[in-house]
Amino acid sequence: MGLSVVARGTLKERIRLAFAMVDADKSGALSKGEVIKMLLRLADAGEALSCLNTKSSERAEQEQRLSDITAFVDRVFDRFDVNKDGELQIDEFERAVRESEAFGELEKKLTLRAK
Ligand SMILES: [Ca+2]
Ligand SMILES: [Ca+2]
Repeated sequence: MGLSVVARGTLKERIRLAFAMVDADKSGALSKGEVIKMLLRLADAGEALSCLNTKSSERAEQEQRLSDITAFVDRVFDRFDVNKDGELQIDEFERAVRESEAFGELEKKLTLRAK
């Protein structure tokens, strides 16, 4: 019992931390734009390490990535924006992190970077 409470508390803390980092305007909810911007920033950081020799197709790749990310965010909001106000509140975000693998990855990356 004690251990599981600690583990749950830790995940909740990490989710809150990730939420606060994505919520750039501190409105207490995540807009699609905020989520897309954060995913793009993470994708850029990954790119800098892994693909140093992709100059010619860079532009096409960036556009492809933006449309991939936008489609992903649309799907996430369709599924997890329960009250349909167009933004993710903390409880909706928490569910998204727990139930969506890709969002779990995002939360992991954000909290790793926060250290
Ligand atoms: Ca916001
Ligand atoms: Ca909502």
